[in-house]
Amino acid sequence: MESIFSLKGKVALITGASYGIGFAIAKAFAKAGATIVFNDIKQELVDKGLASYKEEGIKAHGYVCDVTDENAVNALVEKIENEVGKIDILVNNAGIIKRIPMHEMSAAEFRQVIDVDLNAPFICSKAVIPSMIKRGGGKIINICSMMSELGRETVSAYAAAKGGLKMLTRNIASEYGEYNIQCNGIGPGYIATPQTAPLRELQPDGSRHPFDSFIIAKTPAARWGTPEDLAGPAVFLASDASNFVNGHVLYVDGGILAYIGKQPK
Ligand code: NAP
Ligand code: GCO
Repeated sequence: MESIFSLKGKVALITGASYGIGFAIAKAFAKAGATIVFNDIKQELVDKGLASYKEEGIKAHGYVCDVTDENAVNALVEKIENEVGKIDILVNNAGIIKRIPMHEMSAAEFRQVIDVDLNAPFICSKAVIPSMIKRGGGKIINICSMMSELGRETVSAYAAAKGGLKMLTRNIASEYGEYNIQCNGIGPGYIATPQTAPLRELQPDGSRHPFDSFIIAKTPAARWGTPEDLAGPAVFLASDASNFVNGHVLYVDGGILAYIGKQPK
């Protein structure tokens, strides 16, 4: 049974994985036997990431690449295939959010979020699929969101992108399933990373941020998730254990989507 969860001999590219959710997923993949490749937009972050992986005993391969730049992504994939090996697992993790009321958001700001959170997963998936087809299969995991299902104030671009990412996941699964490529999503709930740090900042009087309290009330687990909570689900979707799972978004949210929320006292 253990072997179906093994990633031994596999090369995994996790985008934007110097820290945060991508880093936690990469650590889990390494523990399952995979060779880790990651990119980030700045050399200093790649270096920081390499040092962090080294601290975990992981000899990762790090590259500078902006995932929104198709030429750069194609060059990255070619470089990885020459220097490390063919990519068996792609995790489209790199992402940004801009929390701005929609009527105050510029079209350029909206497009920037769509570019990173939706166009880039298309670009990266398109770059690895031909080689996966040639080699008889592969795994693509798109990091979706609660906002693939729900809206809220100030995150219109992000929700549009993550909703689109859910459907891109289903379409890649539909178009490439016959080549033994499984494309699935992970929908994290509210996870304690730099991306959500502003939502957890203590108030001047030392009390919890209102949104922090709100999420605790909306989560049956009554806590924020940690990046490590995503490790097992990610290994499952990257391994042979999920070879007949395709086009699925696995929500790792502590039960948020199932729960109306705790009645205020
Ligand atoms: P994070 O802490 O903000 O990390 C995002 C990573 O993506 C950073 O390393 C960032 O690098 C990189 N990145 C951003 N734009 C990039 C680009 N154009 N090219 C290459 N790398 C780029 O975010 P996170 O919380 O770990 O989230 C990771 C993924 O999970 C995102 O897709 C996010 O939408 C999703 N997610 C997060 C949560 C949550 O609660 N945290 C929940 C659901 C889904 P820089 O530092 O250089 O910008
Ligand atoms: C927000 C948060 C969320 C999380 C995540 C939830 O402002 O609502 O950033 O969007 O990042 O996507 O699944």
